[in-house]
Amino acid sequence: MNIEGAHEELFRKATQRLDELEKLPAHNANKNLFEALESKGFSRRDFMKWSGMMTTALALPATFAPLTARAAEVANRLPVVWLHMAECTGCSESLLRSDAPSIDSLIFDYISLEYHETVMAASGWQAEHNLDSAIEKYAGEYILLVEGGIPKGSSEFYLTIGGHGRTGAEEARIASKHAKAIFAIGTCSSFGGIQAAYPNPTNAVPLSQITNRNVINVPGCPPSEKNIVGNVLHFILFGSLPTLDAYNRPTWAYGLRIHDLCERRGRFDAGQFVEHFGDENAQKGYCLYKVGCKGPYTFNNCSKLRFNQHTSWPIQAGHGCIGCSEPNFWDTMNPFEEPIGNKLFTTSFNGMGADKTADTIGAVVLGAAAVGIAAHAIISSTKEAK
Ligand code: FSX
Ligand code: SF4
Ligand code: F3S
Repeated sequence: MNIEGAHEELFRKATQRLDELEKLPAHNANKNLFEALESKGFSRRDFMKWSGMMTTALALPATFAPLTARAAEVANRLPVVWLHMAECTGCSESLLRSDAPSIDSLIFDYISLEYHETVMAASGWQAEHNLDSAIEKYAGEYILLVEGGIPKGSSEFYLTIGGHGRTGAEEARIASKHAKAIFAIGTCSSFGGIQAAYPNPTNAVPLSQITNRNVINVPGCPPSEKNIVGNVLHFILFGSLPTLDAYNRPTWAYGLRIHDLCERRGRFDAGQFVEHFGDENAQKGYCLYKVGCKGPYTFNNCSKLRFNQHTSWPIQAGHGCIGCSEPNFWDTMNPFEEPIGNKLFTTSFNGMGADKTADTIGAVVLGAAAVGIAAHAIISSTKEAK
């Protein structure tokens, strides 16, 4: 089948799936997506623009934009359970953006969120009961999003609330067992994150080490709201797992290196570097490699989608990327304001020498490319959920 034929087939399948989802009862029939958008000053036109942008972000042809819009509209047909483990709640905050809600956060408000410890009103026994009944009532149907690393300690006693409470690990295991699809939201849940950094006192592990189900990793500390909502929309559209890379990250979001799409890339290629924060070269927007940018080793779409309603991202703000969507970045990418090679090649990249290239040669085209590419073999195409 040629690419156009494949797209037509995908379009037909997604339309069929949306038709079926539309027939299901809405879990929060009292909420209307367009009213919620309008009340925050977004017009239908803004929503269609957003759908077009999300469609592009999901690496789908522009003709899929009306389907992406429909997927957002039927998002309240799929129950969602969101668990918190050991973390800072930055992932939730990235999405909720409570100071200035974006269309993504309003969609998140509109989905059928059955359980989310930060935003739900219930507490104590009532909260535990809500979780148990959501898992029971929607077994095999709900989407599970887990934020935070999971401390296993020596006997998994961490994150236990109340004398008879389950441990965090047990909570995650049970919720994973009955979920339709599972997303590890943030680097902590995807790879262990800061709690798993040396010396990892609680023996924190990623969600994928707690369950034997397939886990889609959506790393970033925090991940952008687009990467969180985009994954949910992708699942609504296709009901299957997206194409994943070697670290189970969706390639639509994590398929390219920060360095490949960076607005300062021309400066890197020209050998124009910031030598110290605040110097003349910093003011000129030169490359941040020598002040520690880890963009050459990091896979994410930050430069394309940006944060805070598309206003900025770390490198635009003047600091290098710290590699926050990579496994073990707290250990392997620091010191964050020095090139990685200054660690005498003791990192997981085994000293492939991106900084040497930059320091000694300067104007090179792809000195660093092999490093990232080696770390990023794409291993699978679209998979069905286990
Ligand atoms: Fe981790 Fe998310 Fe970093 Fe924080 O929770 S990915 S510490 S932004 O909030 O899990
Ligand atoms: Fe951009 Fe960092 Fe690459 Fe420089 S090293 S081009 S600042 S990603
Ligand atoms: Fe993280 Fe680097 Fe993006 S630090 S937010 S992956 S620019």
